[in-house]
This record gives sequence, structure tokens and C-alpha cells, in this order.
Amino acid sequence: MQRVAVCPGSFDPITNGHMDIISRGAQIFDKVYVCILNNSGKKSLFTKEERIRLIEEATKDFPNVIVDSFDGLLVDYAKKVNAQVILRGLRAVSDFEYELRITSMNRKLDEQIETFFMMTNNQYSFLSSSIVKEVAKYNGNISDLVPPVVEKALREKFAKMKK
Ligand code: COD
Repeated sequence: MQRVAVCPGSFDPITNGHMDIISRGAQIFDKVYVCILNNSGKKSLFTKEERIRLIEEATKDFPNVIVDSFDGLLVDYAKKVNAQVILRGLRAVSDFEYELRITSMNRKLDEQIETFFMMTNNQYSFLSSSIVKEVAKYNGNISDLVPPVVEKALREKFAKMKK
């Protein structure tokens, strides 16, 4: 049986913290679907199509990583691609309560699905898409926080907004 995981998120945009979880997941699972879903609590800077392109470019060296998006419930997407596992990253204690709520709801919706957590590499424990956007907006250095393709996209996005 193939071990299939979904790594879900907003990825607005993908950071080196996400990349850490995805690349380690790709070594453990036969297939990892990186899927953009709607988080109703967040307003995105990049369109879904832009985020897909950035993730595809950033993960192009991982043959078992598939990039996708889905309008609906995460558990329905997991069923659609025959994934047994939801793969999530944990940074700090502050993530725990939020992740517990999501995990409990997903288990209530589908009791077959299992959620795996990976602790972030210490180097990325402070990193989030929001922090990266804030620093990029004011021209701070983000070169070691995001893949090069994302750095370029952020610079272009904010330059266009300032015009
Ligand atoms: N280091 C390690 N992991 C990290 C880091 C970092 N620096 N930064 C982020 N991560 C992890 C996060 O902990 C998370 O596991 C993953 O990367 C994605 O993070 P985000 O912030 O891009 O994604 P979220 O938290 O906004 O994703 C939420 C979902 C979109 C998955 C959720 O809202 C969802 O499932 N929506 C679909 C509707 C649904 O099914 N709802 C019911 C369940 S709530």
C-alpha cells in the first residue's frame, strides 16, 4: 500500500518553514500532496494560481510532491486522493491549541484520517508567511526565509502595489 499524505495550508506564500516540513515529509511518505485550501480567517496576498506556481517551482526537485488546490473540506480532499495522513508542522506551543482544534474537527468529520505533526527545524521556529510579508513590504532582507522564486514574487508584488 502506498503511504500518501496531504500537507494542507494557505501557503501565502510558501516559506522555508513549509519547505522544511514538505521535504522531510517527502522522505517518509510515497506521495505528498501539497494542497492549498481556504482558511476563512485569512485574507491572501497572492492568488491561488500564483501560490500554486510558487510551490511548484519551489518543490520541482521532489518527484513525489504534487501541488494542488481544493475548494472544500480538507477531509474530502484527503479522501479524493486516497491519503491516509494529514501532515502538519508545529513551531511553538502557540501553534498547539489551533492545531488541536483543526485535528479534532477533522477527526470528527472522518475518523479514519490520522494527523502527523513534525516539529520545525529550530532555525525556522519563528517563521510564518505573515512575518515574511511584513518584512518584504518594508524592503527587509528575506533571502534566507523563502525560496528565491518567492523572494522575487514578493518584491514584484509590493513594487506593483506602491505604484
Ligand atoms: N515551520 C514549520 N511548520 C510551519 C512553519 C514553520 N516555520 N510555518 C508554517 N508551518 C506549518 C503550519 O503549522 C501548518 O501545518 C502548515 O505549515 C501550513 O501553514 P499555513 O499557515 O500556510 O496554513 P493554515 O494553518 O492557514 O492552513 C489551514 C487550512 C487551510 C489547512 C484549514 O483552514 C483547512 O483545512 N481549510 C479547509 C476547510 C476545512 O476542512 N475546515 C475544517 C478543518 S478546520
